[in-house]
Amino acid sequence: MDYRIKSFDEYKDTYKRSVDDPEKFWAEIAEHFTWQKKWDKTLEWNFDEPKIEWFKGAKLNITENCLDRHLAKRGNKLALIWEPNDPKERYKRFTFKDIHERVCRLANVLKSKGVKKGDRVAIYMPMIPELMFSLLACARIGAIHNVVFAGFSASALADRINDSQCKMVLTADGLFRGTKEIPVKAVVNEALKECPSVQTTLVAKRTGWDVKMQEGRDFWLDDELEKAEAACPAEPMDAEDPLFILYTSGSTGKPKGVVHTCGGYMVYTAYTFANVFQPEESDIYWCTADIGWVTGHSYIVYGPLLNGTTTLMFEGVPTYPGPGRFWQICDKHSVSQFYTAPTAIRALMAHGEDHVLSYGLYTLKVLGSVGEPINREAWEWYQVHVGKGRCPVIDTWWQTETGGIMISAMGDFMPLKPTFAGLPHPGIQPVLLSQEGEEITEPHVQGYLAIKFPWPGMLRTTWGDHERCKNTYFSHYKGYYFTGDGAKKDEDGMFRISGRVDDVINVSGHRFGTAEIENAINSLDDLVAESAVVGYPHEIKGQAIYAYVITKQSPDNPEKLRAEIVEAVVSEIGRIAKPDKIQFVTGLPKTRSGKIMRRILRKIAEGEFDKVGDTSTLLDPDVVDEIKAGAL
Ligand code: 6R9
Repeated sequence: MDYRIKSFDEYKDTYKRSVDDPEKFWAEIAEHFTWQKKWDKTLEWNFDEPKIEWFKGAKLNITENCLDRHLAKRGNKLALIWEPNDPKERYKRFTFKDIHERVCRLANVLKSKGVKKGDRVAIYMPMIPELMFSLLACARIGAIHNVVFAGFSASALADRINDSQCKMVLTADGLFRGTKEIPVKAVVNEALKECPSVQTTLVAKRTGWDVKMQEGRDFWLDDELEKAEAACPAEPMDAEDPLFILYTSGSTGKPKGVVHTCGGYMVYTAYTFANVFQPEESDIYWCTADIGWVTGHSYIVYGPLLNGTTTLMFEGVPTYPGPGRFWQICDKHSVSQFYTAPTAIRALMAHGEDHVLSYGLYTLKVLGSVGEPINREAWEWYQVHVGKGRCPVIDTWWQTETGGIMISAMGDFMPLKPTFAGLPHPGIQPVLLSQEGEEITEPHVQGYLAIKFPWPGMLRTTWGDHERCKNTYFSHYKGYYFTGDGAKKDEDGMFRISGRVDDVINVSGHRFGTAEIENAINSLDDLVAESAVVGYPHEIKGQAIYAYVITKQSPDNPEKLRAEIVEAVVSEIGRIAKPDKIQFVTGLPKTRSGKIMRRILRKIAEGEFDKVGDTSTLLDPDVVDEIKAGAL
């Protein structure tokens, strides 16, 4: 099944064809998959409702494409290599046949506990093989998986379970991440106090800790697997049936459940994976993301397995037990394609190149980057020290909502330019819009990045609230999908993504809405009157979180209060959303209509006091001087 593009000329031809006749193009790509029934119509769409249907009328099961169809030729090929947190512990390997059997068994366990097609199942697990099997087992029987990153707090987990009314939670006793040990099951127990829809939990053993199990609700996964049958037919799914929900932050309110569907997501993740990483049959591919994020869904689990590629999954962190761990793993498992985030590169850079120079890294062919813009220094360090000047560094721009990579180079034959993600993938029609919604055609002009034609991997709705999907993505500019990112193009049409233009902060590649963090801070309603959160540049994390807080009374112990605020955010969202700086203020810069001017707060957080701009429209311009004087 070779649908890979092999040269820059072929890319240009393919791109042109894909835009001239998108339906014909995607129908040809879709022919490379196993369908239980072919589609009646390739595409039906409008961006007003919005309504997007790809491969309408088709029946398929994505797990047949990930597993069953490889069994004849690749049954004994490695599908998964699992590398544990502690390098002294033995790694694990699974063939396609192994995974097929484990997924079928687990699927039977889900069924035996009453999970049916269309039911939602939450997955809150460490990066252990069972996590991958859990996604696939849900897909096998048509249950909709809702993976929640195991670093989120009990309260964030409960919100995500309740919003989609999950019937079951798949989890583990605990987790190891670097030097940290986290009592995962205890977090689930806490969350489930508020989650009446959950009837069952299945608990994988990772740490062997003694955990509290609730009689009749909680079951050890291993015990259940032993009782289950090894064969499970793949549920026939409509191409447009939901495959999964993944919650992501936007500029307003609570995180929303982005919904992806079976057919389009399959075609899109498989095709983009093959083109970007150009896997050969014997290659070992490694993406360092967590499956709790979309990158892990599309490019640890689905993309590689759909292409029959061996995928490596790592439980730990880049700096444990030392800052050479990534490179040690690359050499140990002969990794060919390596996909990571700029924040990890920058963190390792800070430890010096000695840690990477001691590894040969001879097997590496392609290096990928994802999650945030990659700055020139990090790009060059990655290219020189990791790729040893031999490997292309591919900056991939995409989002939870896009399902797969949208703008990036492919393999080793595309033009590369540091800080530029590059050219759009076949079938992707990005445009830059002015504030007024005019398409910008001349190069080097900053605009709002939007997409003007559907692609198979795009979100279909936000769970339980289609209106929200419409308002967030399809209302800013009529007739376009709006990304929330700003960008510009050079004279060759290569895109340079500058980052979010809305109130979303990207910390180490993780998205948080400012409102979400403010709500967490404001939950201390005895102490806090109001707060405003902005992002500011951070050398390693890309952006860090700066909170301006108005307290109800002048704090006599500011450090204690800061600790309480941090604790509130950790408990509402999770450790990953911890504010880096908290400044106590007596007022916020507001317009006469009461809107906080975050632009001013951002400039102060960046230390650019002389660039706060015009403050004359503020209700109380003096507050700006006060905030500047107290800036951290
Ligand atoms: C895949 C993923 C999406 C947001 C996106 C943008 C930023 C991701 C980027 C990038 C510049 C890149 N982003 N990749 N910005 N260059 N290569 O990260 O999804 O977690 O939904 O984040 O991340 O701002 O809008 P998600």
